[in-house]
Amino acid sequence: MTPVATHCPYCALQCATHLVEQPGALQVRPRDFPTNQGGLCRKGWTAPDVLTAPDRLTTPLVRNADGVLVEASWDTALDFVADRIRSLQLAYGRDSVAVFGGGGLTNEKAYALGKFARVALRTANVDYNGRFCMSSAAAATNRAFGIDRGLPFPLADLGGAGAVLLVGSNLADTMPPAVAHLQSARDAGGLLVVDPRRSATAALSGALHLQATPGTDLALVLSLTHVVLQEGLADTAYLRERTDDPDALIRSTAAWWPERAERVTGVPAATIRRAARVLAAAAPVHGGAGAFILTGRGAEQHSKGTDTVTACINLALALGLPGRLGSGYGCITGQGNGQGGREHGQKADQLPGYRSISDPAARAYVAGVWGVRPEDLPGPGKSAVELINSLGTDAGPKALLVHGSNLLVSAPHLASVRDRLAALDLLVVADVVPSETALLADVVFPVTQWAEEDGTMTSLEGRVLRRRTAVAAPGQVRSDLAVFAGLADRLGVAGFSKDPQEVFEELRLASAGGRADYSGITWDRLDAGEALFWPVPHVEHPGTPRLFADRFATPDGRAQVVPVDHRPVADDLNAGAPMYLVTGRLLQHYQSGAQTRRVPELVEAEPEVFAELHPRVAAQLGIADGRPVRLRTARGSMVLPARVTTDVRPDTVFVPFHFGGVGAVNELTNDVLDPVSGMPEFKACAVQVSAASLPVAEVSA
Ligand SMILES: Nc1nc2c(c(=O)[nH]1)N[C@H]1C(S)=C(S)[C@@H](COP(=O)(O)OP(=O)(O)OC[C@H]3O[C@@H](n4cnc5c(=O)[nH]c(N)nc54)[C@H](O)[C@@H]3O)O[C@H]1N2
Ligand SMILES: Nc1nc2c(c(=O)[nH]1)N[C@H]1C(S)=C(S)[C@@H](COP(=O)(O)OP(=O)(O)OC[C@H]3O[C@@H](n4cnc5c(=O)[nH]c(N)nc54)[C@H](O)[C@@H]3O)O[C@H]1N2
Ligand code: SF4
Ligand SMILES: [Mo]
Repeated sequence: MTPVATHCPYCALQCATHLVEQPGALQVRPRDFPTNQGGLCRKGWTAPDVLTAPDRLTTPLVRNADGVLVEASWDTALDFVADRIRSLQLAYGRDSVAVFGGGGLTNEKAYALGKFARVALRTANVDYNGRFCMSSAAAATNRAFGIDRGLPFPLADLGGAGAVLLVGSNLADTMPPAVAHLQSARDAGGLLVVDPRRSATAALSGALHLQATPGTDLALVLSLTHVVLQEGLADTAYLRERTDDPDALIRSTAAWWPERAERVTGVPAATIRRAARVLAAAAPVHGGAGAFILTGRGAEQHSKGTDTVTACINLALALGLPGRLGSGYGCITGQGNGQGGREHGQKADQLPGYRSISDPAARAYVAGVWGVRPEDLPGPGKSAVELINSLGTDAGPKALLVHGSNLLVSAPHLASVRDRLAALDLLVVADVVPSETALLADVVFPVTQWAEEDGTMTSLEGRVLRRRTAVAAPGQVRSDLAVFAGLADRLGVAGFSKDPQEVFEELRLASAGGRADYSGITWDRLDAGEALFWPVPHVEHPGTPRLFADRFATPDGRAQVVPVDHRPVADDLNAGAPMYLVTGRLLQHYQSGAQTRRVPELVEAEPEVFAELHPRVAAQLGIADGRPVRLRTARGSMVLPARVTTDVRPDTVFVPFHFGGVGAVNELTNDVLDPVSGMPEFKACAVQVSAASLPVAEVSA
C-alpha cells in the first residue's frame, strides 16, 4: 500500500501522518507539517488500535422487547427510527426531536447534521459538545473582534515570540508536539503559565508559574492589565486607533492593584508585577520579539469563562498585540474539528458560514441554498446543558440523536444527565464503539472513523485539511452522512448526499459570504497541498493565515472593549466543602475515553481514575498514596485512589475526566452555566475530601 497522507483523529493540532500497512496492521508515521513538525504524541501513534477494537460496532443495533440491544439491518434500524420520529413529531411537534453533535465530526458531517436538524427534522433543538469546549472563548472573541477563529494566526508564529502567557492550558500534555513552538519564549525567560497545578506545562515555566486559586484567573488578568496601564507599559497609540473604548479598559482594571489580586488569587503581588513586566517587554511597542496570550479550558470552563477570556483580550489590547505580526491573542481549540465544528451549523444559534440563525438575511441565503422557505427554518435552540436538562420533560424533546459525543461521561452533573436520558422515548446514538452513552440507546448506528473516510477538518489555526481513506470500514459500518441521508429519505426530504465531496461542494456554497467563508476551498486545492486558512472567499484567493492586520471584523473595524469584573466560583468553598475540585486531562487519554480506553498501551499507562492531593492535606486526613479517598460535592460522591503530589495546591484536588461509570468525575461537577456562552463550570466547585474505607471506585449519587 502506498502511504496515505492524512491527519490524527484526535485533537485540534491535527498532526500530519502517513498511514502505512505493516504486516497485520495499519501503522501511523508522523509527517512533516507546521503544527507538529514531525512529532506525534502517544495517542496519535496508537490511534489505529481503535479501528480494530475488539468491541468495534459493526452492525446497527435495536433494543428488543426484552430491553436487549440486538443486531438489525440498516433498513430495519432506519425504518424504526424514522417511524418513531414521525409519530413523536406528529404528537408533540417538530421540536420534540433533538440532535446533539460533536467537534470531532468532519466539516461535511457537521454541516449535514445541522442541515438535517433544520431541514429534515425542522427542529430548533440542535447543539453539540463544542458548548463544553470552545464556547466561552468563541463568545468573547465574537464580541471583541467580531469573529471567532481560535488562533487568528498560524501556530508557528509563536516560534519567534519573546513571551507567551498560557492561561489554563496544559499544552505539554494536551498537544505535546506544540511545545516546540514555545521554545523561543522559554529561552527568553518569557513562558508564563497560570494553573492551580504544577502541570507538565507549568513546570516548563519555572518561576513564572502563577499557581492561582482555581476560578480566579479573571482577577489575576485584571491585575496584570492594571500593572501594564499603571506602569505606563501600554500601547496607547494602538488603544486609541484600534479599540473603541480605551477608557473603559482603564476603568475596569483600576481597582485591581496587585495586593488586592494577591488576596483573591494567592499569587504574590510581586510575581504579578514581574509577570506583567515580562509580558510587556516582549510586546512590539517596546521593541520586543512579540508576545502572545493564549487561553485553554482552565480559564474558559467556568460560569465566568466568557468574561475571563474577555479580560485576556483586554490585556492583549492594552499591549497592542492582536493583529500584529508575531503577537496576538488566541484560544487553543481542543477537538480534532473543534474549529470547523463550530462554523457549519451544529450550534443552536447558527447557520453555515458562521451565520446567525436570527439574522433574516442569513436565513434567506441559507434557505435558498437548501431549497426551503426562510420561514420554515427553525429559530435558535437551547444550549447543550439546557437542552439536556429539558429532555423528556413535558415541554422538552422526547427523542435525541447523538453523533460524536459520549454525554454519559463528559457532560456535567451526570445524575441529572442519566435521569434526562432515561426519560426519553427514543435515544439514538451513532458511534464507532459501544460508548457509555451508546449502551443506553434504543438504536445504535455503527459509523466510520478517520482512516475509513474522506473529508475535511479545520485545525486550531483555522486551516482546512484533508482526511483521507486508508482502509475499508468493517462489517456494515457506514458514515454519519449515510444516517442523515437514510433518515431524511424516509422522512420524505430530498437533498442529503452520502458523498463527502458532494456535501463539501454544498458547504462551500452555503458558507459563501459568511464569516467562515469556505467558498474558495476545493478538495483539488487541498490535495495539491495548498495551505488554506479561512476565510477563502473565491477560488483564486490564497486564504487568510492572519486576521486583523488592518481591521477587526466589527462594524467600525475596531476591537470592542467589554469591561468585565471578577466574581467567585458559583459553588464556592464552604464549611462542609472546604476544597476546590478541578478537572482536566491526562496525556494518555482523550476526552470521555471512549476511544483511548480501548488502546491497550494507553490503558496500561493510565488504567483508572485518581485524585491528586497535596501531601499536607493527605497527612491531615490520614490518606496515603494509592489509598481510597471520598470526594463529595453538592451533586454526588465518589471513591477513588489518591495520588499524593506537591503539584497541586493544598486547597485543590485534581481529577481527570476520562473515565466512565464509577470513575466518572462528572458525577460531581456543577452544571451551572456561563450566562453568555452556556459553558458549564467543569473546572471548579467546592468539594469535601475524606479518607474512605470502601473499595476504590465506588460511586453513589
Ligand atoms: N491528552 C489529551 N489531549 C487533549 C484532549 C484530551 O482529552 N486528552 N482533549 C482535547 C480537547 S477537546 C481540549 S478542549 C484540549 C484541552 O486542553 P487544556 O485546556 O490544556 O486541558 P485541561 O486539562 O482541560 O485544562 C488545562 C489546565 O487547566 C487547569 N485548571 C483547572 N482549573 C483552572 C482554573 O481555574 N484556572 C486555570 N488557569 N487553570 C485551571 C488544569 O489544572 C489543567 O492543567 O485538549 C485537547 N487535547
Ligand atoms: N469534568 C470535565 N468534563 C469535561 C471536560 C473537562 O475538562 N472536565 N471537557 C469538556 C470538553 S472540552 C469536551 S470537548 C467534551 C468532550 O467529550 P465528548 O463529547 O464525550 O467527546 P468524546 O469522548 O471525544 O466523544 C466522542 C464520541 O464520538 C465517537 N466518534 C468518534 N468519531 C466519530 C464520528 O465520526 N461519528 C460519530 N457519530 N461518532 C464518532 C467516539 O467514539 C466517542 O464515543 O468533554 C467535556 N467534559
Ligand atoms: S497532539 Fe493531538 S493531533 Fe497530535 S498526535 Fe497527539 S492527539 Fe494527535
Ligand atoms: Mo474540548
